[in-house]
Amino acid sequence: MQTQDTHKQPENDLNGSSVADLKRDFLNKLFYVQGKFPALASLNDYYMALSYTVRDRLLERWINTAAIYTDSGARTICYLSAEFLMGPQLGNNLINLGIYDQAQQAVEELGLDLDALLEQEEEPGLGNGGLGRLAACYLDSMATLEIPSIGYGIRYEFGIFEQDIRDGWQVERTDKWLRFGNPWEISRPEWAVEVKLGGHVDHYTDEQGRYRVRWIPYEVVKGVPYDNPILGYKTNTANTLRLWTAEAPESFDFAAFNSGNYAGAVHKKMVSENVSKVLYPNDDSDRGKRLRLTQQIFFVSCSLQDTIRIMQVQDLPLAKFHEKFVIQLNDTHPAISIAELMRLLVDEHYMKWDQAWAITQRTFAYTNHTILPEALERWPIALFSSLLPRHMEIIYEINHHFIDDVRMKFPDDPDRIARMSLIDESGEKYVRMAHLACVGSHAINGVAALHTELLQQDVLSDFYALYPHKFSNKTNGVTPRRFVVLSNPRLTDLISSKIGNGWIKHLDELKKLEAYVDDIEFQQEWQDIKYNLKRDLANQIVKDYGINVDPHSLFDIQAKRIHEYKRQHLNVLHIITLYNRIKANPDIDITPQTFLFGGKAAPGYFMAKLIIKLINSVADVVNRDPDVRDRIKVVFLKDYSVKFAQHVYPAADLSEQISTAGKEASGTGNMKFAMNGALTIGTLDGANIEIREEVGAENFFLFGLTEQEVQKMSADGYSPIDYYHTNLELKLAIDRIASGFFSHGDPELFKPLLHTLFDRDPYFLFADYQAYIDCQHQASLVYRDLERWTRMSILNVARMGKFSSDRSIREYCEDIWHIKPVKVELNTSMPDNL
Ligand code: CR6
Repeated sequence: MQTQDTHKQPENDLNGSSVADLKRDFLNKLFYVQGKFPALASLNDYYMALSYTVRDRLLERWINTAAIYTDSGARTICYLSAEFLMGPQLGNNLINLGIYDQAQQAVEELGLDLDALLEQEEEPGLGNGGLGRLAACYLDSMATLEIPSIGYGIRYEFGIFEQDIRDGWQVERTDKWLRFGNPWEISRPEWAVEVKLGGHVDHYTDEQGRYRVRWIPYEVVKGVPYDNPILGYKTNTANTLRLWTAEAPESFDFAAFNSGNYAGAVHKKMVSENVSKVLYPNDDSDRGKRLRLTQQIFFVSCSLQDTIRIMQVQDLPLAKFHEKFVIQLNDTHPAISIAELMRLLVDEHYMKWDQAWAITQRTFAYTNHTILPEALERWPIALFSSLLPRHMEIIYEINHHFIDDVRMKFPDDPDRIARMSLIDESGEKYVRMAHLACVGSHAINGVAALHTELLQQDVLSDFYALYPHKFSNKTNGVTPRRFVVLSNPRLTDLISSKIGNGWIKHLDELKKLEAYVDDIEFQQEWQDIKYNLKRDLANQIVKDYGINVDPHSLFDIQAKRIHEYKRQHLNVLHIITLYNRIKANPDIDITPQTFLFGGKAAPGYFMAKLIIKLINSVADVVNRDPDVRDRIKVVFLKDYSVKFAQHVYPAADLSEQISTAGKEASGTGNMKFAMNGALTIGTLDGANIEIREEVGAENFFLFGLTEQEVQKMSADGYSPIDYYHTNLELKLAIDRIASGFFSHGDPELFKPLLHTLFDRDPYFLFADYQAYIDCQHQASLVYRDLERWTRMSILNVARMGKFSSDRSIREYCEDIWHIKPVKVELNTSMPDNL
């Protein structure tokens, strides 16, 4: 139950927010939208009826917001992202509207259970992981801070696949999230636009003797926008997330149809619709895939054409584009927009190149999210120019000017020019998207202090030397509305009962909790809440997997994409080590520990899938072995999603953030766990470093090599096999796997994984093994002193203020976007007539 004072009653609300209002509207929607009477209604009908009831209240704010933005011509941030991992909408909207309690009571009085209705929602999984979820947190914060903003992306018909586990292996199923309809979107076919693809370019002189460019495409795809209202917390601001669906411009190719080729005509329609069909399920880039590049130009071109339409509606000249809009590029997936805006301004609106370029550079800002070399996007020239012949020309032109600039600043340095060029000419030619993004933007940022430092010193060092003023750091953040208030109401109520509820909007106020850290009663309540959350998750686990886990044991959770650099297999080596200790000495005194894993592997990433198989194989053996006597348990939780994550974060004692130093740009799960009172066991990587700085070194379990040590070891020649030969416990753990002990006697199964470790161990598992084991041991000892653990947990939460996405968005607004809040009053009432 949420306390009443956590969520205030909205004022000036046309639709009303009393329990009676909500009940009336709910029944109304059930009848007149779903067309059902109670005896025939399904749980989904009830979910839809409640969602439409809530949506009316969003739309009221949305219309007011749009009216005020239009009247004031407000400067607007466009957040361009190929992914928005929104999570379920109903609960969040109830929280942000401040009517969660009323809605709960209303459905209860109708004999329904709000939790069951919330569970009914299929989440839009339009993202892979951190990057997509970050975009969603930022939308929440922009609306909460009353910042005029539009999110632009793709309405994938199939989002991230659903993960099943069969015989320990990941199996993928398509995600049909739209199957029962989506109550949160409104299509706007009247604002559809067309996007050209392929073909060739004509350069010619028109009748007036003016030089012109004409792109004659091979095909045209239509983009139809679907709008999703994004409401801020306790504000009237409702911004827009506009997602594009691809359609064929005409449902028939009439020429083909008339010539009797009906199937051919329909085929063409299908090809167009393919563009927004499916999300690419990799969290690094999908190099060389034509459809992926098509998706990028598709949503970018739709979005830029849309911004130009908005300029026209508001009667603003295109020369002021950069005053009206700032466009944030969420990684390089939308970086092609730099060339596309140039094309629109120069070719279609006849602006001079230099003016268009000045506008473009002032408009764009670029966020880099990874330094993993395999994830830096580049497109083969042949592919690029066949799909985007005009953009290719524009990029050559940009490159030409750019290289002149480099030459001016660094004369006689051809190596530098080759390194920095937008075109990689070292072998097969490629367009380097990160370089395009750097050249075409006025701001470049990394997502945590260490990450930004590495960008400046390493990956983008040449650009840093040329444009030091463009660089800054913007450490990621997460929204406390979804990840504490909605997902952890019990903790929310306890916190608010002590310090009021101002922290929900001003997360720094959590500091006030420090006053209660020694309060025995408060500690007890804190512990009780954590225990109850763990018990709930334990119940879910028995139900779903038939495995009993003890809520008194230390819940140690690693939930995130499966990737070698994130080192889920290091976690497994620790589990095997504990198991080996028990086997060697069944009466050994160890802290009972439950190891939970969750996360998807990219379907084509063999090693990640093998890691899932390893986790499940070890789980099978450990969970069944009578010698273990239930002291350690291992469960792989399948189909990790935003919805599921909301149940997982609150139940964690220990949060595993164990990536190889230098590899995780930021991480955001680390923040969500800590905000829910988990302690972190982690390396000096990404935002872990800043979390540790904030919560205090004494409240953080640190281990492992630093980034510099990793670099140095690499340079000096790292020999993993030496660790194997000198560390007996490591050897025993590895030998257990190698012997086939976890694979029904098959020594072959995990060979590829072990081979990589022996051969190169690119992520330094062997080098970090002992430090990790020791640190885990330390954590398990501290856990035995529950009072000490609880104090540490309280201090972690109290000091997490920095990691609100509100702080991140404020920094973007001040340093990069130069946008101020616009207040929205609810005063546009329903018109009596037009
Ligand atoms: N995979 C980073 O790896 C970061 C998010 C959001 C990632 C992760 O450390 O927290 O972005 N990078 O900034 C990319 O997606 C390229 C991610 O989610």
